[in-house]
Amino acid sequence: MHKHLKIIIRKIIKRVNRYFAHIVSLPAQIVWGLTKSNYIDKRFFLPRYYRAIALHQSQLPLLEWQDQQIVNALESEGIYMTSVESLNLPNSVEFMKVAQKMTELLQENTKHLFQRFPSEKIHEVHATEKQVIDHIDIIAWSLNQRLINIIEAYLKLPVAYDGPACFLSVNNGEEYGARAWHRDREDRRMIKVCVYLNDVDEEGGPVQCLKPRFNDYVCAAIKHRYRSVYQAEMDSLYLPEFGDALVSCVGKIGTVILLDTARFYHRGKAPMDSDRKAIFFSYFSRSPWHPFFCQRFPLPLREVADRLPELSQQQWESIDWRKKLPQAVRWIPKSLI
Ligand SMILES: O=C(O)CCC(=O)C(=O)O
Ligand SMILES: [Fe+2]
Repeated sequence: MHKHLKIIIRKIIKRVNRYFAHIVSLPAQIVWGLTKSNYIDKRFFLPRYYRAIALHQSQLPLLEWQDQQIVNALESEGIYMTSVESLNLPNSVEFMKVAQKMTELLQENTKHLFQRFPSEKIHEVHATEKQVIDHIDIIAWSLNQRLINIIEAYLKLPVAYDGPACFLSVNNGEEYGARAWHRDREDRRMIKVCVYLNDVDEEGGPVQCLKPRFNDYVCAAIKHRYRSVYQAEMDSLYLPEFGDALVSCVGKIGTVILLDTARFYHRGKAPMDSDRKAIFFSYFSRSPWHPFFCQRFPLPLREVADRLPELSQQQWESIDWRKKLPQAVRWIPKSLI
């Protein structure tokens, strides 16, 4: 009886939370409804976006040859796969050591959650804010100026950094949430840098994205840009003339994937055989298309500042990007749905 009561109470709390999320998200949904209109976008937002790019052009960073290759690949394919080792940013060894500790914590978090809520469907288990801050080297690595420059050259605009999402994807094989094909909503272009924290094979939940030709076709075929597309529907859209449909990022621990998740349909293929542990760092422009969809994992800025006192002004501006948004935009509460 006691157990049943607990389940019922949890269900009620969940439902109340859902209503609350919808109410808080109402202003964002209304503004989004307006910006979604092609008419308004073409006359107002899109010209501003192009103007910002033109204004910033002379200030774009000059890249070394090998970094320019990354930008070229992102431009044409939307994806570039490498590894922490080959990317060779400073402090890569420390980064992987700390990331390894994070992996252990994710496993512990998962164990505790399954013990506490045995009857619940759990798909993803995230690191807590404290765990992320306690492993600040993870953030330090992802703020490296060379990496930011690569992303800036691709976005053609100053970079906003939206923090890491460190999580474990449970191997239940279910096509749920980000395991269905989708495009991210934050901006017109954005980059996610994904680092695998364990070896990932085809059944271990690889990140996947559509190849450009098929992607163009699907973008045109799906009327609502942000509607999720399940595999069965994706299969029905595919024609042999597209050639390879997708890139499946099978790779060892320490694999790094740079991916434009706004332009390209992507997903985390549902893991079947083993849990997948990974970190996803998020980057977009400092005046993103939909600021109210950003900051899904907000950073406690004061603590980041305390723990990373040596950040340059440019790095700090990437973190504290919301400060430069117009006041009216900052008033729109972050969407929770
Ligand atoms: O879990 C995954 O691999 C997908 C994550 C994703 O869609 C995203 O970070 O935008
Ligand atoms: Fe996504």
